[in-house]
Amino acid sequence: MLGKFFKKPENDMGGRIPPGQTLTTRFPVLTYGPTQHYPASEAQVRIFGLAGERTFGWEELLALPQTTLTYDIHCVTHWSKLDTTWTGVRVTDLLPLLDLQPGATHVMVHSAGGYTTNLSLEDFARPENLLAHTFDGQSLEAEHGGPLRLVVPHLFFWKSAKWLSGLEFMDGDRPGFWERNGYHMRGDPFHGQRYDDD
Ligand SMILES: Nc1nc2c(c(=O)[nH]1)N[C@H]1C(S)=C(S)[C@@H](COP(=O)(O)O)O[C@H]1N2
Ligand SMILES: [Mo]
Repeated sequence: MLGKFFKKPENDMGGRIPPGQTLTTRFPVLTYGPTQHYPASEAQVRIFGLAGERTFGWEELLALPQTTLTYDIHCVTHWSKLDTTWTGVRVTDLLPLLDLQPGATHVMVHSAGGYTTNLSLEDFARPENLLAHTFDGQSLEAEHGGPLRLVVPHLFFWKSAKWLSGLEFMDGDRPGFWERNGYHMRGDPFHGQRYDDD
């Protein structure tokens, strides 16, 4: 425990760099398995579980309010990147369109290719979270999750599922891909939540 307090980088940019992280100006690619390639016109997000079953297609997503936000991202492999700019649909603009059932407490985020990651509804329903299709004003590249990825900047970046394909509302927490393989169920970088025993 004490170690965590002393591992802080010398310059944490006014509290923006979590303990144990170093800054990068590059944008590393981290994918388990192959990059998914499909045209934006085929991107769709299926809503299921404890919410009315429905599917949002590409055109429907683009017809929703579009928001551009700039924030820092943190990968569990120890890189942080400051001031990344994303455009897409706010989770908080999508949620009111869903027929969420009262028992829903968590979300399993599904990706094309089979990747999954879990979030509590509280962590999911934050105004800065985006279903993002644009990075720095350019269409999101396939290797970074284009045509559409989730961005949840307050948690480690493995929660930001690339090639978003589905949102499954659940009445309890279940581990996604990395969470089954030893990563923390929540993954808050500012609380050192890297592995399941942190
Ligand atoms: N579908 C999918 N999403 C994913 C991953 C993945 O392997 N598959 N990797 C996660 C991890 S561990 C990280 S750090 C970020 C990396 O995003 P980037 O490649 O755009 O930097 O995507 C996350 N989302
Ligand atoms: Mo990661």
